[in-house]
Amino acid sequence: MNSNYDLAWLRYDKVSADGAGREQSLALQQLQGYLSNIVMADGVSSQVFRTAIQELTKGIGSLTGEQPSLSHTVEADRFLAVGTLEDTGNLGHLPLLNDSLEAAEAARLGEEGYVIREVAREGKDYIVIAGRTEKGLLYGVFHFLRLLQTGQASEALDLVEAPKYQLRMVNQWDNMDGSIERGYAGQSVFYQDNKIVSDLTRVRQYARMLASVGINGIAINNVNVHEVETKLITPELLPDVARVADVFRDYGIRLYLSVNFAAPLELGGTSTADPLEPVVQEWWKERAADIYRYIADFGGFLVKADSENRPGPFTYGRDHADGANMLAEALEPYGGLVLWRCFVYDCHQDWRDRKTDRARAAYDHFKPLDGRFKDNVILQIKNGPMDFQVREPVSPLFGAMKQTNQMLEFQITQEYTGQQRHVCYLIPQWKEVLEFDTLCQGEGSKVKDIVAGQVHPYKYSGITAVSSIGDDYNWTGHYLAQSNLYGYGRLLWNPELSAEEIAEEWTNMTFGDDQAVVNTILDILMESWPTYENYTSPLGVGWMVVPHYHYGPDVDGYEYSKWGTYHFADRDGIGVDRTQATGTGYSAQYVGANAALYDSLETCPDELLLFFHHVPYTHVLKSGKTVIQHIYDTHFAGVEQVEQWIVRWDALEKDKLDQQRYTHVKERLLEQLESAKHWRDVINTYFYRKSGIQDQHNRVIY
Ligand code: GCV
Repeated sequence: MNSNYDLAWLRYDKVSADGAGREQSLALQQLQGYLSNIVMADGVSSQVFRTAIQELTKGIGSLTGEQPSLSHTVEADRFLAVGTLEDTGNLGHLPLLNDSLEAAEAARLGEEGYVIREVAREGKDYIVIAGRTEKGLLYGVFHFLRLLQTGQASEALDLVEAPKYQLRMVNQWDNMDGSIERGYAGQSVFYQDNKIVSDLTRVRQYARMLASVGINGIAINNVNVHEVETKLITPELLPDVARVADVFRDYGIRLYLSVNFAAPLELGGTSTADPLEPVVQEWWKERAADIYRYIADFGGFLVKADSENRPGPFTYGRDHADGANMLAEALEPYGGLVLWRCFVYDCHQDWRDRKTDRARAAYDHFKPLDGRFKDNVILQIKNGPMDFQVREPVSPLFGAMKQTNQMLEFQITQEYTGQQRHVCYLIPQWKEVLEFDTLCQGEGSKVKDIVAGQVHPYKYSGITAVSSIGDDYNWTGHYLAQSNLYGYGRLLWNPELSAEEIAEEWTNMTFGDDQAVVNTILDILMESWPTYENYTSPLGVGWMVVPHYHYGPDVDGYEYSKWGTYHFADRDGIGVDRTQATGTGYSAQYVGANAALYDSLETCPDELLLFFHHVPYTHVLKSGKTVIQHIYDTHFAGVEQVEQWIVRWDALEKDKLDQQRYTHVKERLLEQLESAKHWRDVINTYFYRKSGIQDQHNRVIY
């Protein structure tokens, strides 16, 4: 494993008083008096508390070049006061918050919130960072450091913050042989040679990165659980799993494992994995007891069952509720959760049979089971009904089950969005998903509130995502792809933040505050999702990627389309008819006005037109262009956009960025350009040949 690594957005580069960093420098000067003395509340000593103090001293030391002093007593007139509301309300004789925390504010903090506030009292002037719990304090510390890094800290600080989501997770698709399914940044930092690595330094650094943006749960192995990973739940491997859990616990993150539904059979304990067989139920209870002996705060199981050839309850004529409940019962005594994935579809389906439309599958399988799941089961639903395409509608399953906990699954790793060789900043896409109004309880039933348990009263809910990191020195393959990991965490803490705000924060923290650098990176990030969409897949049709590999164009290529294509293009038209009258009927899975919006050719939004409708190439879009002209134009525009980014990158004075990052990004942009041209030529040629219609501007397309 590569043991050299970049510190990502936690670089804390020393702020200099001139040139880059001027704004940060001014802010730091203002606060200098407070930053040199940290006064800790008495009586708090948990590991998470120690982590918070370490992070604060390290961050301040590194940014200012001066190590702050640490004490339990108030000596200076100005200082930083840190503690928790739970363990102590007092700091020596000074009330921690000057009694200024209103009851309503205190209630808003929940378990993980914090206050950062300037307090003046008894001749002392101090800044308080206080969490309700140690975890809240840790998040408060990272927030404070972020303010220092981005030049936004000032004496007049007054913040009360709490996360929107209860579960804020990442899923590693890491295999124990060290490979990562859909990983584009090297090998696993967790495993090597079918073992958990002995040196957990990089795991610890990853835990810091995750905690700094508020992540509180991680499933550490691939949902496709192979033979060797099946053993992670046995006493043979649990001591090693516990070592990893210890690292994450220091940062307030709970550990989960992906499990193989057929584990009782595969590990040789039983002759069946039937969830209704008492011997199988007993087997899982014994495993749960083993796990909690090693990891008392184990989070629970993540399960991919009856999907893409993974075993599941269907083998025994049982349904998903039977399967999930059996595992939930085993974990229940310990407070563990079952995260049951809804990515269930028949990958051997015949595309000529329109009624088995893959887009319908999750809703068709799960909706009828509403009310049958135990309350420590959460259904984990991908953002769209297909599979993390550059453009998909939002899954109609969100909010459709009133009595079943739900959480949302995003994909940070860029499987279908350029595999971290292309820039594709995904926060704008995720925000669209979160802002989608399902109408499931009338207007205002947005996905962002459903998965916060604020539309239906779910006991557990939240958001998870497939992680993007590996052992590459920069963690994410493309340096700029760090912004997706960072932004994901920030969005889960507060989905009201705009994509621009998040991008700017990340850029400032990672590259400093030189305006030319910041503006260039910000523009590239903000333009990148529509650009990627432009030169790849038009109008929501999706796919058209090289089978299995999912990088580069292959119009008829997707692996599960051997009985047809995913775009249904012929010489007369293109797109999938998912309407009620003549198509697969998928549009009817949406509620009321949404169903009507998508079902009608007149109202369906352009960007999803080919997801819902099969239309002639000459169909005129709301933009005024025909479908075929839109395809040609967007593919040319996408390439031109990448060309402009390269011009802008070249224009940056090299000394404003270190050589390594400057060259790295330049090389990736050049690769992106070549790939975009390839996409453009393959797609445009294909559809020119299919349709026989010329480009209006007579550009060379074949
Ligand atoms: C982990 C897609 C990916 C698979 C992945 C699967 C899933 O099909 O291509 O690699 O398997 O999604 O989400 O389970």
